[in-house]
Amino acid sequence: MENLLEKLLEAVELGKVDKKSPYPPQLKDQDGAYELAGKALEQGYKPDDILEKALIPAMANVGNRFSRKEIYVPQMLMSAKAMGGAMLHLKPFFQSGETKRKGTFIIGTVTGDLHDIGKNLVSMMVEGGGWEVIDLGVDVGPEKFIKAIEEKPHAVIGLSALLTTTMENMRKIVAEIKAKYADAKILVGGAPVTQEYCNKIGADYCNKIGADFYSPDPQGAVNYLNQLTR
Ligand code: B1M
Repeated sequence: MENLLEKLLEAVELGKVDKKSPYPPQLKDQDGAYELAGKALEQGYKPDDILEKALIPAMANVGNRFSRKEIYVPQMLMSAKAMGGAMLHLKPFFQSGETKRKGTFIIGTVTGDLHDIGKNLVSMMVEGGGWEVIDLGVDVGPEKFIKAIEEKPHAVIGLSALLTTTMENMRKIVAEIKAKYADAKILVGGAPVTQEYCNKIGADYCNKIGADFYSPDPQGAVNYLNQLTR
């Protein structure tokens, strides 16, 4: 692969945001994702190629390493920040419709729950996976999800919950969404949520609360979304 895209991939994977960023120490004073993405565009690389050959594989590596517990939340946040730096150059192309996204993902933390760190990580990794993300924020009830789906009818929905009390609100939200949009795909996650909580006994899909999929981590969410597009 071209050298510049390889460097960009490495910058995102290691969390080097821009030239002045001191992290990681081994890349001190070197170009970061922001400069490298700008240079790639100047040299005529297409935004799609920059995304698909550098940014998406970098974030996939990060997600897989996080799932294997080889890196932790701070490193993943730095990579997401570096990805954000590169995206500053690419966003205008996406917004103009010149480049395609894989689909739309609507995510929110459920009613009564204000925890957003995990939800934000999922958002960033999914965006890094080539999806448009609509982040509804925290304390999101069924009405707000349904309004967002009305505007993006083919979107996949993500619910996050961090409290055993608010986890139960997932069931209500899933039921209300499915009552209106029976075909909507709903993915759930968050620390107290388990496969067992999702599953009907003996089934390998999430239908105890009527959702379609459970992922314990952001990369699992990205993998699930990607297999829906195949
Ligand atoms: Co709260 N809190 N908190 N808290 N808090 C916990 C969750 C708790 C476990 C702490 C404890 O008691 N040990 C406990 C919950 C107990 C329970 O229900 N089992 C708790 C409590 C009780 C509370 C309050 C009720 C405290 C109080 O006021 N008495 C209160 C509730 C407020 C509310 O929401 N209504 C409260 C408040 C807060 C703060 C505001 C202070 C702050 C939140 C700040 C913020 O989010 N902006 C906070 C924090 C920071 C925590 C802890 C310390 C850390 C949570 C976190 O961000 N983890 C937490 C204790 C802990 O976990 N050690 C705790 C890091 C994050 C990356 O992980 O969110 O699990 P996580 O996300 C993971 C996965 O779960 C997954 O991907 C992420 C990366 O792997 N994932 C998904 C998440 N969402 C996903 C969605 C997906 C797929 C995967 O698909 C859609």
